[in-house]
Amino acid sequence: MFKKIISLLLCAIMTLSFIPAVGVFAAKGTGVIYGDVNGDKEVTSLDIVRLKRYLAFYDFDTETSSVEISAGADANGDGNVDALDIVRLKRYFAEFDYETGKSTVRLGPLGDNEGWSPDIL
Ligand SMILES: [Ca+2]
Ligand SMILES: [Ca+2]
Repeated sequence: MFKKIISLLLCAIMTLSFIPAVGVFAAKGTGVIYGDVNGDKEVTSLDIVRLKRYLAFYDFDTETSSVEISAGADANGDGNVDALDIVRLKRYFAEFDYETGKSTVRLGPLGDNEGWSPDIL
């Protein structure tokens, strides 16, 4: 258990050190802010940390986690909360342009003309 906690802390520190916190909205008409895992109405690196913790503490027997998340945790909008949402969030921040305040990677479900490819996870 101690190793798991240390591992999670190191993971969180590494994530925070590589991804600066930014306040970016990815709002949709549904009111869900895709990527806002902790429900603070912003998409920041803290949301990646929360999502990782949610999945780390997920109990497959009860299908619950001791870590709370908001509806925005489904960052790719596919109806599931899983590792693919972490991938989408990481790509979102990797492609984030601080001058324009936008990322070339969209959060939420893809439109009809944005077919699936491994590049858009
Ligand atoms: Ca958030
Ligand atoms: Ca998802």
